[in-house]
Amino acid sequence: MTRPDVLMLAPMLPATMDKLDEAFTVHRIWEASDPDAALREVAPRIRGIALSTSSPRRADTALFDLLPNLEIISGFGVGYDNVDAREAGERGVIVTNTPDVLNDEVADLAIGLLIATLRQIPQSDRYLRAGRWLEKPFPLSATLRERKIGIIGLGRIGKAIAQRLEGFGVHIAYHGRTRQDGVTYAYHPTLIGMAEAVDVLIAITPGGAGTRHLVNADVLRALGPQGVLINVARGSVVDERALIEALKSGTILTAGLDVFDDEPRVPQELIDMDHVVLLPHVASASVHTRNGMGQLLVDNLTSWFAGKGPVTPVPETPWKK
Ligand code: NAP
Ligand code: 8YV
Repeated sequence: MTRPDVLMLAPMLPATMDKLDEAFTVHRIWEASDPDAALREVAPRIRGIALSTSSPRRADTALFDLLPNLEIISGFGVGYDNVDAREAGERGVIVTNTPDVLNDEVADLAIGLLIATLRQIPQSDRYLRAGRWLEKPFPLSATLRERKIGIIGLGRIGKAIAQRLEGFGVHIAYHGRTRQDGVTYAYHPTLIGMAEAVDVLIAITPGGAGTRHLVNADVLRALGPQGVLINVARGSVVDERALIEALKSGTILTAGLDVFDDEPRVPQELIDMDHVVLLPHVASASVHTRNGMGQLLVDNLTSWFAGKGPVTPVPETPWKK
């Protein structure tokens, strides 16, 4: 039996690439001296894409037009804002992502980032290494005690974050487009209303047009001068310019950011601020969890080409037998 041809636009973990090689004819387009020409050459044979979130190109109309026999896009990551899933659905192309296998890892990191930001853990580490403890103790920090936390997006990961926060004895609220059944946290139908009621916002929604600049200047003003923003969602969810202004002017206290508008480029103004904590999009980045995500990406392709349907299709491209 011929092995289905699968396109890769950027590298993935070696273990994931080995598994793809075992089952498919994999075209590593970035390795070609002229990737565009290489893509045009293999395009008619391509039936699947193994899509890395670090892919230099989006899976959208321009790419779909090149691939007349495309059946499935298997994405690495639960977020799929790098795919035009609606357009894929209209063309009968299935899109899959990697939900759930990363909930705990991302939630752990979100809590770590929250505490690191409030208690200035990276700053105190830098202080000790610079020999400054010999001169005087590190200044006292802000606290998580008596904080009210508002989660923007109480989905799979948002719930895992909330569960962990319960152990910290803080007040938990959430905002989303719909009230969730079976949770006792305070629901806020508007984000501005929640920002007024809490003093920490944790963003964990999808990216894309529907959430673009959800956290804007008005929301940051409502959060207030003791306010803390933690963003583990997507850079696009926050108006980065408004955030920089709010941090500079003291409109909010501080921020912990794992994601940025134009990754891996981070505005110098943020880098120059000592009171913020900045991470290079690492929320799911443990060997354990990234391997789990890679396995699910491979499982989606394997199951599809075995005629058993996708394992985790996204809502825009539901599996109908
Ligand atoms: P999920 O289960 O689909 O949850 C998404 C939540 O966002 C839902 O509760 C949804 O509630 C809410 N939401 C969607 N659109 C919204 C809007 N316009 N306004 C307010 N809330 C909205 O997804 P998940 O698995 O938890 O993942 C969430 C996201 O986290 C991913 O899409 C990705 O962007 C991000 N993520 C980041 C990392 C990282 O490395 N930093 C890792 C994993 C995931 P309603 O439908 O009720 O609005
Ligand atoms: C990505 C993420 O997988 O799952 C997501 O949506 O943002 C991460 O877990 C990461 O960007 C991989 O490079």
